[in-house]
Amino acid sequence: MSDQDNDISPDGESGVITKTKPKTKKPSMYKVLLLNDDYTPMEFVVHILERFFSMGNDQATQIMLHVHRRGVGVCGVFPYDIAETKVNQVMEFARQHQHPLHCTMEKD
Ligand code: TYC
Repeated sequence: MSDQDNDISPDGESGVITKTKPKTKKPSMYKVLLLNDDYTPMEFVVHILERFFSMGNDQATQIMLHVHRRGVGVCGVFPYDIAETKVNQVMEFARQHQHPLHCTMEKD
C-alpha cells in the first residue's frame, strides 16, 4: 500500500485535512420579567426601567403600563449573568424603598 492510499506521508504525518471547529458557543439568553402588584407606584417602576434597563421615559412608561394591565412584561433579554445582575439590582432597589415589586428571569 502506498503512502497516498493510507494518508500517511513519508515523514509520518497524516495527510488528512481536518477542519478545526471553533469551540465557541452562543450564550443562552434569559428574559428579565417584571411582575405587577397593587402597591408599587407607577413612577417608581418607570424609574427602575430607566435606571437599570437604560430606557427612555416613553418606552419605560409603555412597559410599566403593559405590566400594570397584563400582569407581567419583559424588560429585556440578556446572557445569564447580566440577567441575574439586573434581577438582583431591581429587587434590592425595591427592597430599599419598601415596595413589593417583583422581578424574575426565565430562559428565552
Ligand atoms: N399596579 C401598580 C399600581 O397600580 C403599578 C405597577 C406597574 C406595579 C408595574 C408593578 O411591575 C409593576 N400602582
